Amino acid sequence: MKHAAVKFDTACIHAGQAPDKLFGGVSVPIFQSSTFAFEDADQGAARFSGKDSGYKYTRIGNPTNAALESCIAELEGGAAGLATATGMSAISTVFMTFLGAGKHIVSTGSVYGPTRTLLENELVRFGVESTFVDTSDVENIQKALKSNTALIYVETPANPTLSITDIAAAAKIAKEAGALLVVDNTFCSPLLQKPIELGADIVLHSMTKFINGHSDVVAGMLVTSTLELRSKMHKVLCQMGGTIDPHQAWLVLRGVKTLALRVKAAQASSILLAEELEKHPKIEWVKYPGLKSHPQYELAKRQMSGPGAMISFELKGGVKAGKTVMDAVRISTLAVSLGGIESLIQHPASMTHASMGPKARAEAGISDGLVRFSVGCEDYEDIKADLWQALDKI
Ligand code: LCS
Repeated sequence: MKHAAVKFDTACIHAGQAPDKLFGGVSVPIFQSSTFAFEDADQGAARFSGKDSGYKYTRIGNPTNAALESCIAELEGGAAGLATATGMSAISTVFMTFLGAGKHIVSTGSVYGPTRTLLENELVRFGVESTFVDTSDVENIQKALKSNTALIYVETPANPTLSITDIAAAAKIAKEAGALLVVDNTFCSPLLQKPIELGADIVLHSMTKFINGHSDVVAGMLVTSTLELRSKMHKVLCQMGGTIDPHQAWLVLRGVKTLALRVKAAQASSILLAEELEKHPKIEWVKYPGLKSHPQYELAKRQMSGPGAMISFELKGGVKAGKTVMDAVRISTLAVSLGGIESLIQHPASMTHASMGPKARAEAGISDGLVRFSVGCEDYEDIKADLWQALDKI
């Protein structure tokens, strides 16, 4: 059932899902089966030749996974979805499909650490060239293009600098260069930003974050602007083996039902918290797309329907002060990941972005004192009081 005409909050609950045909179960069944029986040998052959679109083997396709793919594709306004075991599996599938010996990629410098190291340490072994630039100035993308550029890869807002890239401008550059534009939309979720509507070819998510939202699953998703792009990546994903498990897909289907409720609640607290943090005497700076001090504040207002629930800040006293705060919080949890129902605090330079090394971090604007805060859905007063008592310990 298509829900194109309904509002986003409604689509989160219903898109891609209908009562099951056997018993009318309202929740999509978990088809926890690795393989699917054929009625006869001819049907088996027809499924493998593509004449019959029925299911054959879960690495290739599964009804629970398909429901999740339809749901997220609809939320993103894309043609099709492709679910993966993790966000990194979505990213490696894009790279393995569209890059190869002699191909070049231009990427946001401040991307999630392993996205960058996958290119710098692994893809390079297969002859892939990568250039990392500050894509918040799209001129830098234009300047980095080469005749063999196959992909432009943008993470916006970027992890953890929260720098923002103009997706429509990047799409124009990609189109003129004959390259594909890929956008990592993990920090926004489709509630706040729809890159395909702005001209992106592929949108990807670590569904581990806001889409699932409960810190109990790792999962990824690719949404494409055309069926052809999905088909190309599906072939590669099936060969590489990064398919999502149906039980994991079902958990994400459950999580995504409250996506709009969760993100709106966490965002409301984030707006208040970012403003208060900016005034706090122990804070050096705060980076949040909803603050006028954010360098791309106007772009954020244009491109995103809200500033989201991720805040980065630096304390006066740098790393030492940051460690004091991270060790002193009691309601927020000191842990990596983000976008869960619970507030999480972490230190990118020694944790999520440690693999990048100090030089790449400095170039990408990830200072040693930067602390990243993923605002959860606890009561705002509790989140604030907890953080303030931790700041008092400095
Ligand atoms: N893209 C972004 C923007 C991410 O933040 C992450 C994970 C990934 C992709 C990879 O997704 P995964 O394979 O973990 O599902 N970010 C993490 C972070 O900032 N802390 O821990 C994981």
